[in-house]
Amino acid sequence: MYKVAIIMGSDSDLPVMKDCAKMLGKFGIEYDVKVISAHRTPQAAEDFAKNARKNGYGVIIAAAGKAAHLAGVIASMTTLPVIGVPIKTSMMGGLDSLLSTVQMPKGIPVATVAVDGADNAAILAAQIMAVYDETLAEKLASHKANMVAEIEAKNNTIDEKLKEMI
Ligand code: RP5
Repeated sequence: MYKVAIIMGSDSDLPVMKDCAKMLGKFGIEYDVKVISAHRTPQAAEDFAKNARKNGYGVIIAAAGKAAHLAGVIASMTTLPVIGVPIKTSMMGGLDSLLSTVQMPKGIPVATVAVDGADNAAILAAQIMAVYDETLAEKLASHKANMVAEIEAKNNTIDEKLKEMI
């Protein structure tokens, strides 16, 4: 199976991105984690992107905050799918990161998840890799089934909870 690369602009993104690693682990997907910055280490970004396919990655997850160009810059130098995770910021709440990740010009797509959407980035990566992997597809189906059960349980207790609140 291909590996997933989780890259982030700074180690300050790790408290959010640890959830991505955790979710990939649940699906049994191998991953590497790296700090690579489009602005602070542009050469490392280029080297990583240009060698990512050769290095056994199937999907790249790129998280960054503020002027968050990491996912787009990486996507410009690889044909692998790139998932962008905009990181919440103190000044603009992540709107800065969201727009600079999602608003890619025609020709260089970045599949952008929600601000701090680390879990969804992992699930989307798993779904991409499950196209040709039946075992992984079954794990994803079971994850969805668990969510159904959780929501049904919440639905069954919602009247009771409301009564306690009013
Ligand atoms: C971005 O700038 C990083 O992805 C991080 O979200 C943000 C702040 O980085 P630090 O100043 O905390 O290293 O490049």
